[in-house]
Amino acid sequence: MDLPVLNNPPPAATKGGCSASSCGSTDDQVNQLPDSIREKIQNHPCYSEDAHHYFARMHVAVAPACNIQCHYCNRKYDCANESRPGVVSELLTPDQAVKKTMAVAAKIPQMTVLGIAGPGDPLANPERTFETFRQLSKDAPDIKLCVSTNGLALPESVDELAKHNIDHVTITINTVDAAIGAQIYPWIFWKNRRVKGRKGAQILIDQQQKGLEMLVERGILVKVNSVMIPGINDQHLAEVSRIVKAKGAFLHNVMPLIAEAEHGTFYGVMGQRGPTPDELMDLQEACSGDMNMMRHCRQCRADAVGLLGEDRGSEFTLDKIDAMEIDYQSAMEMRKTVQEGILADMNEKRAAQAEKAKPKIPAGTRPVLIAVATSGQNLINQHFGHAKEFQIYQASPEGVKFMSHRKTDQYCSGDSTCGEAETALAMTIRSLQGCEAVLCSKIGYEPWEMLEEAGIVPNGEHAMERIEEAVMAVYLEMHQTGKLAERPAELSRASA
Ligand code: CLF
Ligand code: SF4
Repeated sequence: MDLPVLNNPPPAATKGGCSASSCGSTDDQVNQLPDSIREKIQNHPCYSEDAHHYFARMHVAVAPACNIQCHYCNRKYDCANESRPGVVSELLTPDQAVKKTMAVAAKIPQMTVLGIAGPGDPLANPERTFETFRQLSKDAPDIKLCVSTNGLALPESVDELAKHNIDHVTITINTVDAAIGAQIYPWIFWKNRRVKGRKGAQILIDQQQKGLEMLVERGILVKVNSVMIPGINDQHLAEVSRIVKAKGAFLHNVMPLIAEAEHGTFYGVMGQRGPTPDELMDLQEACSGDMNMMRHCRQCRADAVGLLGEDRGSEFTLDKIDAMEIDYQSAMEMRKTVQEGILADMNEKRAAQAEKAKPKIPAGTRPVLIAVATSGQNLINQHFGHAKEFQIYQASPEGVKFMSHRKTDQYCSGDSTCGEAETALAMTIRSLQGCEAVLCSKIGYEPWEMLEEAGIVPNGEHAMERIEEAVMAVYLEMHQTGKLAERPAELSRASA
């Protein structure tokens, strides 16, 4: 089955109504999308860029062992295939994981997805992983179950995954070439022995491709994660993207390698660098010709809880859960009401936006990158100084497209010394390089001046407006005031 792909799938009620400003697919593709697929992704924050503004996910760290070695991984930490390196999660038993999931489901009604993504490989720990899924599919059938794997044990696990109604599987595929694979994976553990070099890499690649085909055959949605490693697989990932798309993968998520010496990984110690934001964006663009791309991944922890980019895990430690008094029956009813309300709201906003955000700018006008400070709900609702990250959108005559997010240090802590604050503010502004405007709910005088000096227009006039509409309004204003006639030399990246 070769599924049509899209960035911002519309909920069922708006079939075909996805606005040009936020949907990466043509109307034809949207119309071709079966209702069953749309239903699977409309409230999954990773599979739908739109949904990630509203719906939350959580991970439970039940899977300690791994069956391969990646050069970007240190086993003291969570699996780096879906997690930031250097992060350690508390290991849970399946019973503890179920208890935690039920508590989070009751307290965060917009939590729709339970994922297992570590701290090792979930399918290298089949008993623990499938026991957790088995209990949850029985106790909380409204929660979507999701798993992320390196793929080595995938073919033998596909039937079991299907049995537990798991609709979403992520496979980390960094290469389809064993020579490149040998530079990423020093060994795999296969049939009770360690297999090194190209031979091991070839087995892993074969298993990943076979697993992908088997999942697609069963109608399970597959997301492919790839870690971009400059000088190793960066020139090769567009080919990977083309191949996995041809086999029916639904989404491709190219993530940056994070390699720091203090993480103790092979790459970190050897000084292997990660990609710059521009390199990552260029590769995502190159891949997007062949395939729909996920650009909003936050490289979550193996015990993450909340909206993507948010971590509420500390509210749900086992001792805190024990102290909670929860009426599960009314909590489950509340979940239904809240989630239906969010979907209805998304539909309404999308329909309104389709009209308002229609580009009125001549074809051929240069595109612009615009940064946005948001704390969720798809609104411009965050103070510039409180933003820990900015979302980067590209505005062009074709519409508004989400491109990436850029993390920054929070400088407005309220008690920082002046010198430290200045340094952090300068870092924040550096993180916005290539952007021509930044939209936020409020901004102080000092950052305002510094942004202007850096050639970035600060804008607090669109507070509480929907992001795509506000970005398009600013772009339109830039067009009307002649600012798009020439591109400042230092902003050549904006046309990427
Ligand atoms: Fe978790 Fe992964 Fe499922 Fe999402 S995360 S198992 S698909 S529910 Fe999402 Fe987090 Fe990126 Fe993963 S933002 S690291 S892609
Ligand atoms: Fe580490 Fe994950 Fe690779 Fe295993 S699959 S070595 S846990 S990054």
